Amino acid sequence: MSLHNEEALFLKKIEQEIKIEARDWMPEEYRKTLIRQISQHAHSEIVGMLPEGAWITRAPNLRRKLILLAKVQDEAGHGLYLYSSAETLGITRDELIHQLHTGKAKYSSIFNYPTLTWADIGAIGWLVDGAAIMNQVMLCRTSYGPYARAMVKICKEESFHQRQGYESLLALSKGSDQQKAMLQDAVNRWWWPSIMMFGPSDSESTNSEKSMLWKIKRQSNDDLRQRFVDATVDQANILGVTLPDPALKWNEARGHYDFGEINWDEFWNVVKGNGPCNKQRLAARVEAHEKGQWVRDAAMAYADKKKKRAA
Ligand code: FAQ
Repeated sequence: MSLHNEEALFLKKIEQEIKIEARDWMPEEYRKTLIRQISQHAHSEIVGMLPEGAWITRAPNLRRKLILLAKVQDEAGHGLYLYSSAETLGITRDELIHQLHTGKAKYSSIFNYPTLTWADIGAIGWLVDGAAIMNQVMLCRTSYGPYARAMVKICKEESFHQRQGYESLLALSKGSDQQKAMLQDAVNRWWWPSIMMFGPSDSESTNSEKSMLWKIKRQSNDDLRQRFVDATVDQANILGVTLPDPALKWNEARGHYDFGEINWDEFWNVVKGNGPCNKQRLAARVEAHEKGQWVRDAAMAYADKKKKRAA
């Protein structure tokens, strides 16, 4: 088939909602965009284990510890499905990890903030997983088959994560004055970074046009952010917390909440590597990778031995 026909067939599949599969012809830019987005997503899941992992030994009781352990393990699983999905596009896991460790690949800005108190763990579940689901449900319908299928399982687990976070905050909201203050403080610190997670506003989103055309992304950054704000206000009221935005107000004409201006300088500063924990997060990943070298060596040696024996 000529290149022209290949491209026409690809676009027809996209139009008809037929998934693109690993062996199908695809434009080079589509492949690159997917590798970029899926690997950044995978890195986010893996780096995202760090702020929560810091509280496993300090969870207030056995039940909370078990839940948190399970959640952090889920994030590792998500990272692994996503790395596997990126690998179907012709890049190796080693290259992907190298890109993360050398700062070439991004991961979500949100994981560069510290988890200072136990309430932060609940706030991550409620707000960060809540924002993640809002963004990721559309990815179950993304045009690339291996990514879409990975996202179905991930979204089911993220939905459990969001609920466990909310339930844990609900317990704090019914607790002592000190617990209520801890809850409010966590919400004050996580609210703005959570709404930044959706990425730059549509007018600044360099990848959106192509990604929407190819149905990699199905909804825009700003639309998803608005949906998240709209969904979260009632939940905040039930918790009895104030969202730290004086401009947050229901707009009858728009049928949405208005909200204040995002501090984009802060967002880009964090994305560029200068957030409160960027250096610490990357250093932790690099160290874990180096310390795991013997496991990879042992697995390779075993595979080698097995191959020789079979021969
Ligand atoms: N942080 O043109 P756009 C989770 C970059 S997983 C850092 O709009 P795009 C689970 C963007 O890469 C959270 N960088 O980009 C969990 C681009 O730079 P590039 C992660 C950001 O790709 C919970 C530039 O800005 N979720 O939370 C961010 O079309 C709890 C221009 O932006 C996903 O990755 C940001 N927040 O849209 C785990 C979902 N936003 O690459 C543990 C999949 C933008 O050209 C605990 N990804 N940038 O150099 C997506 O849906 C998209 O990639 C967006 C960005 C929406 C994130």
